[in-house]
Amino acid sequence: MELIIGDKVWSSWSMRAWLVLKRTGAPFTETYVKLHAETTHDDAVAAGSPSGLVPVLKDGDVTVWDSLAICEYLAERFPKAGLWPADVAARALGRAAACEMHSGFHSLRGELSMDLARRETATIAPATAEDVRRVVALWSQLLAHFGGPFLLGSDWSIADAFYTPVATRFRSYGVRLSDHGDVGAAGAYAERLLETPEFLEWEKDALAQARHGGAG
Ligand SMILES: N[C@@H](CCC(=O)N[C@@H](CS)C(=O)NCC(=O)O)C(=O)O
Repeated sequence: MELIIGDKVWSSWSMRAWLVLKRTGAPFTETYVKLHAETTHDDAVAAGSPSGLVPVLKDGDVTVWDSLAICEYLAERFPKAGLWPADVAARALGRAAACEMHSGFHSLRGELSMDLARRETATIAPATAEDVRRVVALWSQLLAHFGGPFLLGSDWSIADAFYTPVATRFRSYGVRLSDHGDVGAAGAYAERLLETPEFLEWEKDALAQARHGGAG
């Protein structure tokens, strides 16, 4: 399999697909498209992206674009990897959480764009603070419902992949979750996401790539 991705330091959608693909244990190659360049769209198309965006997964004759579609494809292709829980209700809640991230939180995504090399204390707009409060509420509710340590219980899932870049944004911009309704569980969960071996591997690659001038 081949995963086409953007600069690891910036590309949050790529990270989600990559974390999930790593969890399958299947071998794959990575193809990089340099983001924030005049040629990004054309480079992505040339690499095989129908939409001109990354990530894209190629698996033989199958090309899947869009992070969520890739994750769902991998969950079906590798059922033993346990990327979604076996329980139908838990799976539905996990999908709702992943979809809310995929289609929402526009202010948070716009104002606090992912940059793994960044550390600052940002003042955030009211709409972004509203998004942060919603993330804290969503995390807290699922952690309490399933008992943690991950959103759907004991096993890491696609829902956790979808929120890992969010945890990096909170760290990069110094967002204190206790200022946004957290009584401890959400902050601890954010730290947990940033301690998984898969995330640490991505982060190491990202910082090395950034030091060498980015992907491409
Ligand atoms: N909905 C898409 C969004 C993909 C997306 O926006 N990817 C960004 C990188 S993180 C991209 O390709 N940007 C290139 C551009 O906008 O030219 C997904 O979930 O995969």
